[in-house]
Amino acid sequence: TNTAGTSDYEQAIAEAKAAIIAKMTLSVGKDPGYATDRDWFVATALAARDRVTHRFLGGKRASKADGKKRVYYLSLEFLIGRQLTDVLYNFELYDIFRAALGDLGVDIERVREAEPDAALGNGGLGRLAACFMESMATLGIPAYGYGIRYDHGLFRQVIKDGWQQEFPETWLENGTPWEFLRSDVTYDIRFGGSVETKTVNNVPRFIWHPSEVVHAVAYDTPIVGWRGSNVNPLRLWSARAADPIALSLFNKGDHVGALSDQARSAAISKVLYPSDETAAGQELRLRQEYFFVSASLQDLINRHIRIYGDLYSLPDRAAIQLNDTHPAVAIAEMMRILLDDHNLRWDEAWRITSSTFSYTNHTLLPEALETWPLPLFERLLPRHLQIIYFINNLHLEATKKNFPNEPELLSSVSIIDERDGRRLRMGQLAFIGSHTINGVSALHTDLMKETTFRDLNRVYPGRIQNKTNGITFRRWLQQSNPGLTKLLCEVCGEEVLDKPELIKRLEEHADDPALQQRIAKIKRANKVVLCKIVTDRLGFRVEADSLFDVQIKRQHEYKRQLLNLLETVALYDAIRSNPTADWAPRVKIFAGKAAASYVAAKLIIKLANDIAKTVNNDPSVQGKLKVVFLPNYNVSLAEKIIPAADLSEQISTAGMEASGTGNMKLALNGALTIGTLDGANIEIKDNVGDDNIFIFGLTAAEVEERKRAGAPTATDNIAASPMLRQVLDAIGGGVFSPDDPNRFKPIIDGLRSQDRYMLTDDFDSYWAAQRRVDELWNQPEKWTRAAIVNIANMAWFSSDRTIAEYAEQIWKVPV
Ligand code: 26V
Repeated sequence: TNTAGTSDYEQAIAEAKAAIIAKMTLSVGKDPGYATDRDWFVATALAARDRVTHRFLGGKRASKADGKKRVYYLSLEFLIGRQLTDVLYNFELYDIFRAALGDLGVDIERVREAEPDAALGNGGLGRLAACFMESMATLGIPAYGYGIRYDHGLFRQVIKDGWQQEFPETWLENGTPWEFLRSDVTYDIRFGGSVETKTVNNVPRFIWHPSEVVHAVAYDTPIVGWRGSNVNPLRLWSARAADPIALSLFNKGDHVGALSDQARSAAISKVLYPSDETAAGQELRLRQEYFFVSASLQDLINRHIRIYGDLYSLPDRAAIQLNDTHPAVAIAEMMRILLDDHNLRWDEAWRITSSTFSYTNHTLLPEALETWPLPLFERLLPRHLQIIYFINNLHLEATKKNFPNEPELLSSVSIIDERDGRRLRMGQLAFIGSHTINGVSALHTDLMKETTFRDLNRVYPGRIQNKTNGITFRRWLQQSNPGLTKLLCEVCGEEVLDKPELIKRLEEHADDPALQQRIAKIKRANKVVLCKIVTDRLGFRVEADSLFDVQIKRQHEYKRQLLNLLETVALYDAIRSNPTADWAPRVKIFAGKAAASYVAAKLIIKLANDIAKTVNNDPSVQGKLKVVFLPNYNVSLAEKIIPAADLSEQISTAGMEASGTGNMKLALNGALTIGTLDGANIEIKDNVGDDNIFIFGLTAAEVEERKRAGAPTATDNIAASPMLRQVLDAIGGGVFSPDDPNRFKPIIDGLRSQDRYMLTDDFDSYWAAQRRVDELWNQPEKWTRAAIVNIANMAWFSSDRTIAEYAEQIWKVPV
């Protein structure tokens, strides 16, 4: 209680109320009596942002720490989602603001929902970048995220008659309260033109005469660490024309023509490329990559020179992490700046560059490895191509010297792929120009060394490290599952919020019926929330007592949503032929977007929806099986589905999923995993124990072996499995598509002939694992016990742990 006779808590609520009302009146410009939910969101966000800003500019800002080494995280994607709860929660203001809004007659839940997701990413790679930003702020690492401020994030998915349709996403339509425009932080980004060679005092000099200039303008969004400990900037670049209106044309009366330069320039930051795991290979994509790389390097070099005077000390004061190869042109840009703008010698420039950069690989799928046709690259970045040739020559010369008897090594480690049309391989460039390269799970890192980067790993041994991915527990446990968080605080102590390893204490109570009941009750309450979402969005009911079996991730053939659908059909058949048996009632929940041009993935979405329609309307299975496809999967929907999941489907063909991070979020929230030995599933199994996870299918080594041997074939597999045969016949014969019986023939023909993702190899084993799931589900105490053991053993998957490893072993910054 203070001098005014009110408690500090009441005082804080009164202050928050006054701040929100002031923002509503003076910034939104509305009388609170007329405010919409969106207005309340803006006013609340602005009030919250004031607190952040003080911290951002004040003494506690980690990045203020001059003299400390800074981390620069370069990523074309930051999949942040909503920020209001994150900011309030991390500042420990959530309850105060909820009460303040409540006093004003406003439900904070509705205010939350009024915020559009910042969907500036496709999936795992982009969400990982967002988790890492939060963990870097939490650990007090002075870090800057650099990326693009896309006007339009990932498209909005609508399901119409079972088919995916794409609509533009418009998160910036009404602006965003979180960002600060920094008009004074603007850089020239140059493209095209030619390179002039001059000799000055017998030294060759290269002068780039670009044909086009675009401006990059900075927008900063503060990223708040846990308990407001630190705030770091996420700096996103927006493209503007250098000359917004061509005056000469305008004055001649060509008002539209005068704006065409503006349109061409602004196109660079218009839209996020929506393909996941397929290289786009288009000019605009390369323009995006160079645009944000050049702006970011100019910015960080300016900062370094301002503080330290010259660039020789850069590697001691800056660590630049490349999030996949998308920013790999930074290696060439850094060399260009050091050589051409700062007149450094090649060796000196190369030392600085290669000891500053490190690179994370996120996929080994051949179609996702970025390559650029030489003519395109040369037209856009002629000077950079020269530099890359030079890097490559030195690298090949050294390789020749060290491996004189292996000339065939050269073609595999070269940056230039000479096979079909000459192309630049960005993975090779990123590897050669980095001091450390990392994979994102133990298996993935091993496979990097054995496959794609095998030869480079011989030429530069010791550069590859593993950094298994992680997730931020603030968003994926504390904010999205407050019920479970409250229980963890009670059972493990409040310190669990700061020390996730204390969650382990839960395991001591795994056999306690009282704890089991509380856990089951929390899960059920979360499921009831999801049931309402299903009813609101799809118009039918699902029962909260059923097993919620979820597969939520991008739609991709290697992730094998189709395998799940085949099992769904087999189960449907089995229930119909034996309706009185003791089936564990299930709801199969799917959600995920397919790249707009990915025909096969979109047909699988249609199949899921057609199966749903048939199964959900069949009275003979009522109550035992339901199929749900929730449209427009995004971070906000994930925050609702994950706390409500009982079973987590992680069923990729072994060797293909680099890590997965949804697998971690689901297990942390008490879902049991059914999965292959792929990506981080292996580490999850190691942590939770073999008895608390359902593993099935071929291992990565067995997949390789079968591919090499060419046997058994899909035909053999199908012949050996009557159940699989029946399922394929039903789908292929039009049971789920009576309006177009041949609709799914391409899918079934694909399985019968190539079966590239080996569904027919794993089907029987998957079916058997699902029946083990049923068996455990029918023993609720045992199921809940296993869920508790999962939760208790997930601490290692905190992205704080991952970031601490990057900091110590790659960036060499103190934590
Ligand atoms: C490639 C391209 C090509 C050009 C067009 C846009 C675009 C966007 C993304 C990609 C590659 C995406 C790779 C990726 O997301 N990998 C995922 O990374 C996660 C975080 O490490 C990991 O958990 C997933 O297993 C992995 O699939």
